Amino acid sequence: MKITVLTLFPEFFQGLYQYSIIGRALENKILEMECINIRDFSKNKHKKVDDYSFGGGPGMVIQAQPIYDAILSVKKSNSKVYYLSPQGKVLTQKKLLDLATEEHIILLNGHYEGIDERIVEHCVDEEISIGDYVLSGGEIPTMVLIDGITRLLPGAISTADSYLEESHMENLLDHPHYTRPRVFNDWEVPEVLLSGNHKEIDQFRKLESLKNTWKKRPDLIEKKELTQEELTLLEIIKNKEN
Ligand code: 9D3
Repeated sequence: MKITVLTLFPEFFQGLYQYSIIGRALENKILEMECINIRDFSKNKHKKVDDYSFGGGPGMVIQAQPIYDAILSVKKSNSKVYYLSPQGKVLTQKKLLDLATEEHIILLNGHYEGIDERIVEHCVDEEISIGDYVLSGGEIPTMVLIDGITRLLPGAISTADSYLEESHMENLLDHPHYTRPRVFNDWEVPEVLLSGNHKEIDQFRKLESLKNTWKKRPDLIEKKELTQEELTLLEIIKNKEN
C-alpha cells in the first residue's frame, strides 16, 4: 500500500520512518510513504497558502488552489482522498481494516480553522475524525491512521501476534500480562500462569478479559454477542462483586 500525506508540516512525520512496525514495513516495501508540503504548490510570491474567512470570523482558512494542485500531482485512478477533520466519522478498528485494503490513500491535513470547503465537496472521498476532542490540526490524527493501518498490512507483524487482533474486534479488552520475576516487591504473579496447564490458563485469561471489560468498558459488553460460556462467566463475575 502507498500512503501520501499532504500537510503544511512534512518534517513532523520524519520520526515515523524509523518507528517500530512502520519503520520495518517501509524497509520491507510492504508500505510506501511520502509526505508532501502543500506550501510547495503555492503560487504566491511569499508562499502564502491561507487567507481570511469569507463572511468574517476568527482564524485562517487554507486556500483551495494549493491543495487542489497538490492532490492532482499525486492522485491516480486507484487513489482515495481522506480529509482528517473533526467533522468526519469517528475512526474504528473496522474502518482501519477497510483502509488497509486500499492501494493508495491520500491523507489531507488541515490546520488553522480548516480548508476551503470546495475541496471537501469536490476532491475528498471521505472525512475521518479520531474522536470527539479538539486538536490543532490533522497531523497527529494522520499518524494515528498510518500506525493503525500499517500493523494490519499482510506481513507487517508476525501471524502469532496478529491473533491478538481478535480481541478488540470481538469487543473485549485484553487480559493482564506478567513477566519475570515471579515475585516483585512481594507482588506475586497469579499462580495459574505458572502451572503449565494451558486449558486452565486459557480459562483464567478469558475470565480476566471479561472481568476487565465489564469493569472498565461496560459499553463494549452491551455491543457484544456473548457465547453461553461467556454469559456464565459474566454471571460468576457479577455475583462475586456483591
Ligand atoms: C469550533 C471551531 N474550531 C475549534 C477551535 C473547529 C476546529 C477546527 C480545526 C477544531 C479542530 C480543528 C483541527 N482539528 C483537526 O484538524 C482534526 C481533528 C480533531 O481536532 N479532533 C479529532 N480528530 C481530528 S482529525 C483532524
